[in-house]
Amino acid sequence: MLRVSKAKQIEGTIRVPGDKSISHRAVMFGALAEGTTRISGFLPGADCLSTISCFRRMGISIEQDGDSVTVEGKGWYGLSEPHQRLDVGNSGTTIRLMAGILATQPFHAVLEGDESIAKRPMRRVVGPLREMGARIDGRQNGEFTPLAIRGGKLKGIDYRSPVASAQVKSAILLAGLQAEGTTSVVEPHVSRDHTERMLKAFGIDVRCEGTRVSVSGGQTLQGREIVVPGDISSAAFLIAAVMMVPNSSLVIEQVGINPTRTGIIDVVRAMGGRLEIVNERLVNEEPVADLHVFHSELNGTVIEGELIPRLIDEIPVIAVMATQAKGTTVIRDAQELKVKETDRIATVVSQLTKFGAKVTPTDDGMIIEGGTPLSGAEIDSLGDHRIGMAMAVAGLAATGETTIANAEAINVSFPGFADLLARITK
Ligand code: SPQ
Repeated sequence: MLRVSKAKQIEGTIRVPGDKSISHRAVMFGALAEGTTRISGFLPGADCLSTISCFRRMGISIEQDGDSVTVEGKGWYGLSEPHQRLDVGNSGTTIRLMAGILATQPFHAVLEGDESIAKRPMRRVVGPLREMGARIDGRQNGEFTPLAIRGGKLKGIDYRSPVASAQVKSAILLAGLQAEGTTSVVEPHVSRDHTERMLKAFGIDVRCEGTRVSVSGGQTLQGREIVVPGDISSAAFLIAAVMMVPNSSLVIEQVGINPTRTGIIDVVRAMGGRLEIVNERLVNEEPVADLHVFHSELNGTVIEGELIPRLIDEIPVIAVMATQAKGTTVIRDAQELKVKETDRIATVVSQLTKFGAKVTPTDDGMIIEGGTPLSGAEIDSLGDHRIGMAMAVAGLAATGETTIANAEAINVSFPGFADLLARITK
């Protein structure tokens, strides 16, 4: 149970834990590479620890001490057939990217996860991987876990994805690295491109032309050092808190500002928020900077189209922020929210209305009435880390006390969230 009270001020200089998407990929690519990969700034959250445990079960030696990880890669075919099921916990990224990797392996493996994973759609990766030649089965013809995969020889495909999803794109590209010929993925909008950037850092030739990404089969990865920047999706909760609590300002150091992830910065600025990007640099092909954030009076906005994949995980906390803006905020084209750890349209609406917020769900998003005073409430994360943290931020702007049940879900992506919040809040 997490308890939050109305905040008078937020102030300080902080760092947020490592980027979750980049941490997963660093472990995966390190395990498939030849030689040692040393990772610093790794996110020791539950999801990324699930990725480590899956590769350990396939015979890869991985040492992890806080945010330092050493992976002893044995090359692409150095994995061994797992004796037990591979448990991905709560992690969609782990199961979908692993499906692509296992599709290339000459053995049988079973992937499964928790109750939330059991409800998330898998045919979006199973379908194209089957087209490439992999044998994959699961409940409802491969839509749901457990997924039983027997990999082997694959052929490249030219795949037009109906959704902008980095997990779909990554699963296909990873399988494509060992398929015959060229594999391409075309998306309706560009999704986060950490796979493309990190594959390049590991020595792979990846071709990106607009929304099309291609790789040729038969390439090998070489172990290397990876420095993981702070996760902008975690920083987003603190940015929103500063925007909502008067007299606040915060410096968040060393945050990843990959343009496929910075929709939150664009939205905060479009709403009238003051956010400065300082000390910009490139680390392992990924842009990184310090963010200086200042409390601001916000206006409502419209969030839609190509912006959606660039801030999809931030929508719960953007909805919270919008309750305190002047005017209405409309979020559309965000149907993908329904297939995250929870249905995030339904869970944002059910929890945020407990504070007295006025939020109306729509088929592909929600409409939030700004200028609504919030009162402390009894909230449930419903097992979704981002719902837990977004509602904690709402609690900072609400009168009285807010309690968040099932707050341990926050450890999936932001271990230490409650302590950090307590440290910077007056
Ligand atoms: O890993 P998981 O459970 O899917 O996590 C989420 C999150 O909120 O942390 C989504 F629920 O992030 C996804 C993100 O939404 C992480 C991700 C990635 O690392 O490739 C890509 C996005 O999902 P998708 O479906 O658009 O590919």
